Amino acid sequence: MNSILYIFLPCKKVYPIGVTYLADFIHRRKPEVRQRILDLSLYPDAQRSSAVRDAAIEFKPDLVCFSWRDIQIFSPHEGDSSLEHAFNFYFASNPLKRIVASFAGLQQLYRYYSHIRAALSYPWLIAKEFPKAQIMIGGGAFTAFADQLIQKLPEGTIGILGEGEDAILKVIEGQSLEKERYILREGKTIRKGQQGAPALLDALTVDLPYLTSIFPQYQEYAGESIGVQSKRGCPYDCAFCLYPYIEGKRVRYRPPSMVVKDISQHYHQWGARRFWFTDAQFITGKEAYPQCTEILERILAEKLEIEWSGYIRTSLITPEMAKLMVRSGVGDLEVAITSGSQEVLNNLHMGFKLERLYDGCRYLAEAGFKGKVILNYSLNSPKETEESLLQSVESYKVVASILGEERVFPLMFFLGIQPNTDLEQRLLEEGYLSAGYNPLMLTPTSIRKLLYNPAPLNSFIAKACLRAWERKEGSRDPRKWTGSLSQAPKESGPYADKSLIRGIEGNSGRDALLSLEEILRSRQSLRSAKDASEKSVVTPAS
Ligand code: B12
Ligand code: SF4
Repeated sequence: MNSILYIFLPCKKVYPIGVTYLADFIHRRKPEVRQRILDLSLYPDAQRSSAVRDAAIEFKPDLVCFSWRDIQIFSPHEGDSSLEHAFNFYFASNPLKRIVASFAGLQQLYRYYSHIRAALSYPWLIAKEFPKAQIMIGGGAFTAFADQLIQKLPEGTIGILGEGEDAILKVIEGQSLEKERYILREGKTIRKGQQGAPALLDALTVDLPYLTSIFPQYQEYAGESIGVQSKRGCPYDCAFCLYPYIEGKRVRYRPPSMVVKDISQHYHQWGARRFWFTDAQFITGKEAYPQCTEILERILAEKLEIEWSGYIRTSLITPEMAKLMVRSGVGDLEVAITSGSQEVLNNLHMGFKLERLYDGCRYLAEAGFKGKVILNYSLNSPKETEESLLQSVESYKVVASILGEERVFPLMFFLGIQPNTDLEQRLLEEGYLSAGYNPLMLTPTSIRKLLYNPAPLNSFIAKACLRAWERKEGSRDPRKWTGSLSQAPKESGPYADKSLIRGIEGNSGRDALLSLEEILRSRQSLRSAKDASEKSVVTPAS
């Protein structure tokens, strides 16, 4: 095979790092192979099919590699209006609000299914109109829902779970895929392979001039946050998380010099200033300190004036690391505290102590950190009680007292149940989910289950959220104005300013937590008043 067309399936605009790494890897080993990257997110809906057709006619690929990043439209966090509609639909006391929410919910369901249908239509277009081309597919969303999606794709499509470098190379060379995580449908039979040794990342670095030549749309990402991967794999076991399933539990590091070479090339050649370490976890443990330290030191030594972010275990931040982070340009951070109760955290196998998380925040504050921290809370996780909910409210107050209230933005991020996670397994065993359920099939009942917020605590958690959102005229995602995400407003001037002010005013997560505290405290005092009156009835003499 001599030519590969990569097609990044449409999603909210985000730098298509996965396909850039794949194309680069193939180019280093097979420079004679012609390659092209097409990012469908950059086209309006109506033009996407012709963009695929035109690219295939012009480029004549032997292999078409589809990359499917996101499917999740119903996000379990308050930055997405679908959560607000769902809560209004299930819990609002005003019937009018329920009706409005049900219409909005129907619209969102329609969008969700159309998005999946449209994404599937492009491989079908290639299969029908260019039958000689081999089709492969991979990416985060494909990995998450491979069992369901492979049934809907043209027969013969080679699906790859997780990383795809070696698998594509093998297909080009006509080698067997038995040692890769492939999935293939032949009629009604599904065949799967298991990955042998995962690839080492010691030679992975991007040849930017080459990438620029095969990705003509790259200019669309000027000013956006560019993804850089410094390692693969996460050794932790957080019950709800899919990342170890996607990337593996063994951590494989890229040499810091190569990571920073990537950043420096994008900085000098494309003018990029914002970067996101796309690692499942940037600081995977103490063993990662040398690599993380060297990366940040090199950013400083090369005088790269960037703003960077990534998923970081705050509990692993040392005073030295905090200083280096701040000096090398760390931007806003998203911290998954999840709960303020150590017991809830332990039950989810989160593997960190709250005290260490607070220490990490303290070190950041001492180092002069000036960014914002989004504190993600997954209220109503298994083992949650009224007491543990109050501990979550307290934990927010602790972090706010360390970093400053104006810098800390709690975000209600309910547990979303994903296939192939420990949480899904537990809920199947408990009968909360039924065996053979289809995680892509959304109905009012299944949405209620998959946005994990079970009885008996569900109704007043929802009440607190709805009360807060009502006051703030809707839920708000503090990430809209973070410096590191692609959703940053494009224009400067009045529009940007306005959205900034709205974001600050709309700290709806804080309000939701405080409303929850109010509700819980009043329940407690009602209970004690009731107990006291019962006692006085039983022992009138006392
Ligand atoms: C970093 C990250 C983010 C960052 C991205 C920052 C940035 N500027 O790039 C942020 C925080 C912004 C983010 C946001 C979201 N994310 Co995110 N994110 C990730 C994460 C951790 C890594 C993705 C990544 O870039 N990896 C590094 C690159 C090199 O890998 P890659 O792109 O996956 O490509 C490799 C393989 O997938 C494969 N591959 C890819 N394409 C193809 C094609 C073929 C043919 C083959 C063979 C192989 C192949 O090979 C590549 C190289 O090895 C993944 C989880 C994970 N551990 O993978 C989730 C993940 C991709 N995100 C996910 C989601 C849902 C989202 C959101 C939609 C969440 C939300 N509701 O708000 C948003 C919005 C994203 C957007 N479009 O704007 C889901 C997608 C699955 C799903 N349920 O649909 C994932 C898998 C996490 C999860 N829930 O399990 N995300
Ligand atoms: S939540 Fe973070 S630390 Fe936990 S398993 Fe997932 S990636 Fe690793």
